[in-house]
Amino acid sequence: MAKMKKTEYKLKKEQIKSTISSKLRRYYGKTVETATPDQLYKACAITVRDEIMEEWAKSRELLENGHKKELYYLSFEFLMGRALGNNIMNIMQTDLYREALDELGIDLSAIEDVENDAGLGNGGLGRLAACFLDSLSTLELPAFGCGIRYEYGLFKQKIVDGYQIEMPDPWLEDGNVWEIERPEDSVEVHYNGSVEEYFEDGRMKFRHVGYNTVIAEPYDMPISGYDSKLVNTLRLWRARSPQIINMNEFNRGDYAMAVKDKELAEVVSQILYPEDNHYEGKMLRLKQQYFFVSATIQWILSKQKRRGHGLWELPKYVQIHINDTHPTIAIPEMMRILMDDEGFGWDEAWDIVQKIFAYTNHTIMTEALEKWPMSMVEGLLPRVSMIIKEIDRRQRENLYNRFGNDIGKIEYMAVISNGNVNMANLCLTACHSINGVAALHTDILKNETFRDYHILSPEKFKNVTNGVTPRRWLLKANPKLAGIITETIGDGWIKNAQNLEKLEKFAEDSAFRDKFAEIKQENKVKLAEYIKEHNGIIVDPSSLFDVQIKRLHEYKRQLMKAMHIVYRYKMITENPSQASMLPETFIFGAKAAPGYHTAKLIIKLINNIANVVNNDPRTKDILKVVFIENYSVSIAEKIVAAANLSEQISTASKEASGTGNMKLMLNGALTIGTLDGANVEIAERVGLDNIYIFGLTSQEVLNIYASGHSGSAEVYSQNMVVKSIVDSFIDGTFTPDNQNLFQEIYHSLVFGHGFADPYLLLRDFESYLDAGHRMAKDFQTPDVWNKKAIINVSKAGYFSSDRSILDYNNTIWGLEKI
Ligand code: 26Q
Repeated sequence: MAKMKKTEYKLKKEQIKSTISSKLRRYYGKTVETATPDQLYKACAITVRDEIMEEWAKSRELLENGHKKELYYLSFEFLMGRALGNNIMNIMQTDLYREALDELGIDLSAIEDVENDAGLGNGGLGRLAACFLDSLSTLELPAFGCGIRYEYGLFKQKIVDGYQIEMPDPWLEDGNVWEIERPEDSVEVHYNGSVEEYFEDGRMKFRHVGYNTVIAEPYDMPISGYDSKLVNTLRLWRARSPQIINMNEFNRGDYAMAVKDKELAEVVSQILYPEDNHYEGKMLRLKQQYFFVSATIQWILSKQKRRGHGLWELPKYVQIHINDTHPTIAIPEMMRILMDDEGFGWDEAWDIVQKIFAYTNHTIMTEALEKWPMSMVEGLLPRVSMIIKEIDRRQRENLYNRFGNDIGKIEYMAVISNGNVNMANLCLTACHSINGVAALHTDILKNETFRDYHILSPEKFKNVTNGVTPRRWLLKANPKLAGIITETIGDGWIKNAQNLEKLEKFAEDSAFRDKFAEIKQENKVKLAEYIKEHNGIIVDPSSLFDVQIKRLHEYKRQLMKAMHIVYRYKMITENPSQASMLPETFIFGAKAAPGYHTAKLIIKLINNIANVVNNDPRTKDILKVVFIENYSVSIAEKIVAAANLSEQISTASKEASGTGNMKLMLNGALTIGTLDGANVEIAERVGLDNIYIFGLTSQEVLNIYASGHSGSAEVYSQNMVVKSIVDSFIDGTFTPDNQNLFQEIYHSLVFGHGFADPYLLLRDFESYLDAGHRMAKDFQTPDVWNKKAIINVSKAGYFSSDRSILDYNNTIWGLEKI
């Protein structure tokens, strides 16, 4: 039965073919036969883009005249990945394009691979923003993503001699067909200088003078939704120098100086900071924050004025969401413009601000909480810093009235304390909503991190559990699995993922199980080919594909996975009669922040272990360790479809949510994990029989930290298995030339800096092994395993970003569908 589509994307196959051919001719003077892959990609992408542009223009008109509330999602990161295949899928023409291209002798997936990833993010937070944009468009909710058009995305990772090497990611070098430059919407952003007071209309006013200017120029990208009428916009700002070059210096012959000023202004949008879950008070980062935030607020206000809305009505038309504290400076910036440029008094402006801003926290790691030195803010943003001081003064007054003279508490909750601006406290003061990203995380925010603020305003606290888009992460990443799901339960799941529940009963259907298993196998063969091509390692596609893909961080405990591999290696080589001989392929994908020494050393350790295990004749046909280079969105799409086992093994209480756990579950991987982040909710939904849970609970972990003693040294000295594994890091087993290489990993586990093994690997290891044994037993009985895998897919619907977005909308934003 052909379904009626909502949209008017209507190019038929012959038209697609002729359009692509004519674009090749017009833009490149080429034919299908003579064009390069890049030209083929572009001709195809422009064809798709032109179709989407029509709907985009209609969407813009609709919003311009519709007078509906709009969401502005402010984020430092949008980890979009590739657009071509995603857009073709969203206009529901994947088969049509594939056939058209086939007839031209072009392989669609090969030209998809030409596109550079838009890697404008570090990890979870950035990818979440991208999934949310997809859901907003699919649900037809009007929204703008607002961020920075980084000239260079997250670094590209090369592995050389087992070490991570970072290379720049000049993703725009070959042009970007998906963006439209909008110079007409450029605005000025002002830094430094000073503030003058003056009197006007009997009132004291302030004026920012002697400032430096950077021009913010927007580039818009269309955000299509699946079978949706609404094409939303991702607006990314680029920094430009106000003058092309300094002609005085140029004419004096000082060419270097003449271009230097220009470069200094333009560095603001040059690079994405590669630190994930880690704050460092860098001036350029603060400049970046103010840059895109100020430009966005100016744009929002001018748009409202253009539409004839009074700014006092702002809360009726605008919601601004702050993705972690990174865009917090939007709050005082909004106050500044409302007061200094638009003539509002403090109380009126504050009332508006409190109604439009909402904040999501993404981390409990204290080292990630932003605290900007006041001296830095004062120098860079003199007027904004005055406003922050006034917010702090008023909040201290409130706190005094509420808590009395409890100085410790007031300092802890204040916006400015110890000479730093506490960005989270600024958000907690100004926003009408604050949420965590998984139930456990929100509980920890309420009871620990923001305990006093929760007592002050409990009504502001909400939980919105994260989600991932089932379009990119199942329909696109795993078309074969998506195909049998649609065959079995219809295609309703694509836009309403809760429908996946209907699959549950097919876990009992052996014919369905066989098809399911066959597809997983095919996907594994494909990944094995990728690994052969990129790593030169031959892996057995029928082995268990055990996958840990995420940023490299000590709290995520890739090192504990490495310990498990060493355990298996030692068992097989030292105690073969007792050892499990289950063939297993351990797949890692992870980037470490360039300055994170320990994380980089763990990458080297994994690669050294791989070298030994993959080449030892006693293990090489049983165990394979693969570290996949340059983990990214498009590589993740290839891995998730092929995974059997999903490693989600963070120290309980540390991972706010995790979203890789959801992507892997959606593709029929079983999870081995701790009761951390969203794993807790995954376990609740699939039931403890269908997940391998182990380890300390978050409460137990918090108690251990409070006790000041990890107990890991005792585990090391009493548990001979653990001891031999940890010792293997320094006894030369994995260090052919430098026995001291991993000394500090050893030291941290056994002694630490006053607290041994801060992430409690040794405390959890036995329980991890035990879960691994339960898992391995199940895997060896395919019927049992496949049933569990299918149940996981059937319960993944809750973890759709559509559900997350509906939760946000119902409890926080209140947007109307267009
Ligand atoms: C802050 C200041 C200066 C420089 C960098 C940063 C910075 C950059 C990125 C701080 C944090 C991040 C990224 C955090 C992040 O990705 N958090 C993850 O968010 C996911 C989506 O909610 C969760 O699923 C993960 O659990 C959480 O770790």
